[in-house]
Amino acid sequence: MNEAVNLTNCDREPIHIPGSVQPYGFLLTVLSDFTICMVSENVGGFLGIDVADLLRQPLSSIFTQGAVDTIRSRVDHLSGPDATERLFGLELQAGKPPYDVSIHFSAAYLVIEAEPSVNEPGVNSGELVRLMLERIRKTRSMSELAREAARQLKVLTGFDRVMVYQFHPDGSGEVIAEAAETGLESFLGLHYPASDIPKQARILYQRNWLRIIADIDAGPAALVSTATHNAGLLDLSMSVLRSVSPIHIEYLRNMGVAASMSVSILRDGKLWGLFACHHYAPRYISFEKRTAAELFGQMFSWIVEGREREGDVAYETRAHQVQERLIETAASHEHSRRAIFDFLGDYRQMIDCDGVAVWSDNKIALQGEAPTEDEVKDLVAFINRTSPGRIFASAEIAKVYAAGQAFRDRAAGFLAIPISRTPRDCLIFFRREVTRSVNWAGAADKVYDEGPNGPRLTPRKSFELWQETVAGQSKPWSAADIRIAESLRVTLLEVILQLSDLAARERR
Ligand code: BLA
Repeated sequence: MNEAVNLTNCDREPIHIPGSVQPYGFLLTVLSDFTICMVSENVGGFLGIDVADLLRQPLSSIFTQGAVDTIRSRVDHLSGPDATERLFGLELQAGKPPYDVSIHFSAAYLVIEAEPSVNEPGVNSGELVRLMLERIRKTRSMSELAREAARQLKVLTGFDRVMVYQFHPDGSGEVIAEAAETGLESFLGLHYPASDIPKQARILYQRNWLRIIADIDAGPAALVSTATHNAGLLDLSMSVLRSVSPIHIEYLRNMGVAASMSVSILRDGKLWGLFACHHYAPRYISFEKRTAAELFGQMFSWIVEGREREGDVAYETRAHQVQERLIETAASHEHSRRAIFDFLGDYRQMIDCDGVAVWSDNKIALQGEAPTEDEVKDLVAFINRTSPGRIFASAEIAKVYAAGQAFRDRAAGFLAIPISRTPRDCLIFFRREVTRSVNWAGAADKVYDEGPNGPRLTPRKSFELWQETVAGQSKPWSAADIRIAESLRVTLLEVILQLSDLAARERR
């Protein structure tokens, strides 16, 4: 069947068609006439009926008429891509305990997944989520928001560790918040390479907001079908019970994690991050609670979207205010020739950076973490040669400018703004190498177990790989950074005109 999965072909592992489900529930599919054509082999343990006695049977011979009618009535709602419907507390067999059921279409098959309902007296999901949202609404900063959200989700789910894992544009990710039981090694602030959550998994998580791996040691239940269908090809992208990639299971096992859950965080329909939850013993939580966690994830996503937008606006507004101040100050500046240098501190407030340099009239000024004067001089000459009169930004200096190799740890990223009409003077913002601000926080001697794929599948190795991948790179320059740079360029041209007017008057 599928080629063997290993560390070299992760991106190609067809995780959406595993041909099996996790055994905390069962799956069956019916055709348009509601006859059963596939079932998970663990069905007997739930319904007390053998697989062979289920295939080709009408659903109504297995489930109560009421249950079949309810399911049928919901099928009409399944319009649009990726639609799913959930039914809680459905009595599938007369007089037997109820089930929580999820239904969706996969190609022509209606997929019905069921797990025993959990009676949780006093638990009202709506009220739980409402209170959780109250708490996070009160936070002020992004980091406080993420921390409080992790804390809230930990209370709801009872997982030992809940992290907010945010993706970067290159697909790598960073643990930006964590709520964990005391005594656990902290992963806060750590980065991991894109390959830890391969592309196809990220696409899946964009479509399907939540998955739980209730017990990494629970062997999956294979799907069985009649001869005319192929359960090995049933697309389980939207399934609740989809069994999990063995590579990921190994990763979790190596970390000592026995159960895992993640809830997607989306911005503008794209995966922004995940709530990643770990437990050190098997942990199942009810479909009802998972639905609450999912709703919380969706609301959190909207809050993040709003806050990030506000953040971008505030960032650009602040930059504009500083620019206006520059123009005013320049107009009344007494020492016109030096003015452009006197504003160094102001430039730094405008664009998120670690250092800044100005080159004007063959003079140079530096502030913060930047290359040396000689290094900047050579860089300016290079910029004027290659990209005269235009904004030039790179988050990996050595890639565009070989001599940058010598100082890439201090200034791996630069953003240069020409500030005179002739290609000569310029203002350069620098950002340090991103790995320099991140270190492994965990105990150096913490030993992780290894599985068949060796040490790569441990957080420490993962972190080291991330460090290798981003060596020589700074945090990327965002669209907002470039917009501010464009407008600063116009302002500075104006300021320089004013200053030369002033200088001309001073000379007269
Ligand atoms: C899935 N990998 C995942 C998931 C997470 C991570 C959160 C989502 C599934 C879940 O809820 O558990 C990664 N988990 C992390 C990271 C941290 C964490 C980075 O807690 C950091 C603290 N994984 C690898 C490598 C491969 C790989 C090297 O590390 C492949 C070569 C594969 N990861 C992999 C696959 C999935 C996955 C295939 C999808 C699992 C599935 O949904 O079936």
